Amino acid sequence: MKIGIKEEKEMRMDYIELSKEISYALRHAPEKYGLEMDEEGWVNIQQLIKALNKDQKWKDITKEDILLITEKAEKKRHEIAGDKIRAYYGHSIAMKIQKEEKMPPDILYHGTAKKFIKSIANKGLLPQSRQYVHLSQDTETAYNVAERHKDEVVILKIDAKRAWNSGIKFYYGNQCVWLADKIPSEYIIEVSDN
Ligand code: HQG
Repeated sequence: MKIGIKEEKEMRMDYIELSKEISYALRHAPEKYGLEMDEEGWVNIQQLIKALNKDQKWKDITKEDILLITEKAEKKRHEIAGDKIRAYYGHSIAMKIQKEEKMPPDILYHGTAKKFIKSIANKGLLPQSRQYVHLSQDTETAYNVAERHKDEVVILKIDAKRAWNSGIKFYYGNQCVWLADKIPSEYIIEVSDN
């Protein structure tokens, strides 16, 4: 079957929407979807599919669609292992997701909005509505994260090595994303406006 540009685009758009809904379910609302989640954030993929299939929009979604989304995604948001799926990061649910504690790279970045800078300088980086502070290994990811806040972009450079050596805990998210409980402002070594 030949697929036209429009259909192809629509398909892609659907997948973006589906990916967002999966993120929503796994990060923020597992109970709304009737998902049983373990303390590392894993849920049974069939349980997730069954819940999604109840929605007319996703009634034909299969495991293959979800595999395709995770495989093709530029930004890796979901991890699949056998019959389990979890979000790599971003959680806001009451149960604290246990992450693997790991020594971070020497330098990490955090992209934020100018409107938050004063408060960050006073209180340090805090998880706000999520469970962890999100950091990235590269400035490009930090920039993309910051842009979402619809304000002037500010990139913070974090002395992760010194923070780690001083006992600040870091956790592995995925290849690009690192997590921390908090980053006191003394470890923010550079602030650059773009
Ligand atoms: C800021 C998305 C005032 C912080 C993204 C950030 C990322 C403070 C905002 C991931 C503060 C929270 C996470 C303080 C921190 N005072 N503001 N003391 N400490 N903030 O969305 O890091 O695309 O919860 O700078 O791309 O922006 O959905 O966190 O601006 O990877 O996969 O409070 O979520 O991933 O905003 O984004 P968020 P984030 P997806």
